[in-house]
Amino acid sequence: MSKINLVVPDIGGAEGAEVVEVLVAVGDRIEKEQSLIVLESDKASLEIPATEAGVIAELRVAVGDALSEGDVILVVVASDEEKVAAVETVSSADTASEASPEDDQDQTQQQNVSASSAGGTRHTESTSMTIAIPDIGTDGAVELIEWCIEVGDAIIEGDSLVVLESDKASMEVPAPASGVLAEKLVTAGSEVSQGTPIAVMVLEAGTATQQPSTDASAPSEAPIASAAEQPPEERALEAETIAASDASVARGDGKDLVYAGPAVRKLAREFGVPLSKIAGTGPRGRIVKEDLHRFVSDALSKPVGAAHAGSAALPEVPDVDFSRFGAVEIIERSRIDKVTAANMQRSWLHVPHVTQFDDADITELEAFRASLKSESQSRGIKLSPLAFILKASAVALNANPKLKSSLAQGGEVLVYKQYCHIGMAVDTPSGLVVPVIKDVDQKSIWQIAEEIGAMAAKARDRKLAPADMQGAVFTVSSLGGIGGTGFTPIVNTPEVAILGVSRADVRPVWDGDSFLPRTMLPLALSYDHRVVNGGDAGRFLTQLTSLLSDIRRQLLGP
Ligand code: CAO
Repeated sequence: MSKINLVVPDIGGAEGAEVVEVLVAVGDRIEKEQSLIVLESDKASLEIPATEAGVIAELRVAVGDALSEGDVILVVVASDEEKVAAVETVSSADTASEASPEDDQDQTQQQNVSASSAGGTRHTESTSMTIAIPDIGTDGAVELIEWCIEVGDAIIEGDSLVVLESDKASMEVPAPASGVLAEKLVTAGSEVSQGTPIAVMVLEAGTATQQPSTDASAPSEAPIASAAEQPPEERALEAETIAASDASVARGDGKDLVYAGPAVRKLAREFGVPLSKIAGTGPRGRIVKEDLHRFVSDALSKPVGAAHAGSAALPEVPDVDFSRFGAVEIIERSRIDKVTAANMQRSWLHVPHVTQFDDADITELEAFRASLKSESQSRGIKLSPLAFILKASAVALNANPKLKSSLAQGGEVLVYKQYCHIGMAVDTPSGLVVPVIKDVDQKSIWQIAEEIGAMAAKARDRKLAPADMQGAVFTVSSLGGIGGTGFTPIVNTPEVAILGVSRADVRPVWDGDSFLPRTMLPLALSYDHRVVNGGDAGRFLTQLTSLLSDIRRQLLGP
C-alpha cells in the first residue's frame, strides 16, 4: 500500500496562512487538481489542489490551523482498491491508534479471510453488478429523492447510494459491495419499489462481497443483503450517526457544522451564499445543489423588505448566538425530529385549526378495567385506557365519517374512507412516530390493547416499517401516562382531525343533588375547519364521551 503525503505547495512565501475551509474528509476519493482546503493569508485566499489522486487515509489539518509551505495536509493511498484498506486502517486506528504497519497488514488479511468464509464471492477480475431496491418493508412505491453519489465515484460497501422517501419516513439504501458506480438506471424523483434495478456498479478485482453479481433481468433475489438484514426504521435513522467517512463534514470549531459536498461548497462561494443559512434536505441534513438553487431563487424572487411590508412572506427568525449568554451544546437532530418538524409546520401553516374540549366520565370504565387486572396479567396484555379510547373513537368516527375524510383535488372534493385505521402518537427517544392500528372498528379491546403494546415496542426499538405508519384516517395522541390537564394537538394532515388525551383524575362532579367523586378524562379534539365544522366536531365529541362514559354503548355501534 503506497501512502503519499500531500503538502502545502509554494504559496508565495505566505507564512502561517489560515485554513478557512476543509473540502474533503477521510475516506474520500480525490482526483488530481481537486481542491483540498482553502487557505487565507492577509493578502488573499487560495484553494490548494491535490497533486495526486487516491483515497484519503488521514487528514492532518482542521479549520483554524496555520500552515506554511511543506506542511502535510493529508495522506492518500494510491488506488481505489486500497480505499477499503484505508478506511479500515482509519477505523481500526480509533481503537489502536499506534498500530504498526505489520498490524495493518494482519488486519487486512483477517478481514479478507472472514469475508470469504462468510460466503462472499471473490472476484478475481472486474465484474459488474446490478443493484436493486432491497426489502424496504412496503410493497408500494416510494420516491427516490436523492442520489448520494455520481457515476464514476468509488463506493465502499455500506456507503449510501440513494435516499428513498415515503410520506412517513425516509431511508438510505447502502451499497452491497465496494466498487465504482458505472450507471444510474433511474433518476431522482422516480418511483421505485422492492426489486427495481437502480444502478450498475463495477466490482473491483479482489473485492469480496456477500452477493453474486446480478443480472438486470433477475433483480428480485434479495438484491441488497446488507440492507435487507437491517430493520427499515434503523435504516431511516442511520442518518443520526455521522460516519467518520462522511465526505462533507466541515471540521471547524463545531459551531458551524454544515454538511455539503465540495461542488456545492464551491458553488455557494461563487454565489456568495453562506452555507449556514441553507436548510439541507439531503441525507444527514446535507445541503444538495437543489437546496442552494432554491435558496438563491427564493432570495431573488422575494421583494425587498417583503417581510416588513405586510406581505404573505414569513419574517425570518434570526439565528442567535446563545454562547454569548453561557455554555451551550449543539447536537444534530434526528431525521425523525426533522421530518416531524416539517410536517408540523406544513400542517400549522395550511390548516385552519380549531380545538374543542370535553371531559369523559370514565369512572365505570376504570372500575371495569381494574376488574380485568388479573385477566390482563394472565393474557400478558397491558390494558390502559387507550385501548378503550381507540375503540370508542372508531365507533364515533364511523358514525361521523366526515371526521375521517380528507380533502383532495385542491379542495374540490372530499374523500370518504370506508375503513377505520387509527394512528397512535408514540414518544420515542428518536422522536415522535405515529404507527397505525388497522381496522380498529373490527377488533376487540384485547386485540387493540395487544397491538398498542406491540406497535409502541416496535416504535421504540426503531423497527417500524413504512407500512406500519401508513393509512391512518385519524390520530390519537395520548399524554395520559405522562400527565397534564390539556393540550391542543396539531392535525396530522391529510387527516382532518386528531384527539388529544390528557391524564384522568378524580374530581367532584355535581349530579343535581350532591357532589360525587368521578374519574374525568380530559379530551381535546383539533380539526381542520376547512372540512369539519363546530357542529360536526361537537356531535363527534359528545358521542365519544358518551361511549367512554358507558362502555356498553361501544357494543351497539353507530
Ligand atoms: N389517564 C390516567 N392514566 C393513564 C392515562 C390517562 N389518560 N393513559 C394512560 N394512563 C396510565 C396507564 O394506565 C399506565 O398506568 P399503569 O402502568 O398503572 O397501568 C400509565 O399511565 C402509563 O401508560 P402508557 O403511556 O405506558 O400506556 P398508554 O397505553 O396510555 O400509551 C403510548 C401508550 C405508546 C401512546 C404512550 O406510551 C406514548 O408514547 N404516549 C406519548 C404520545 C405523545 O407523545 N403524544 C404527543 C404528540 S404531540 O407532541
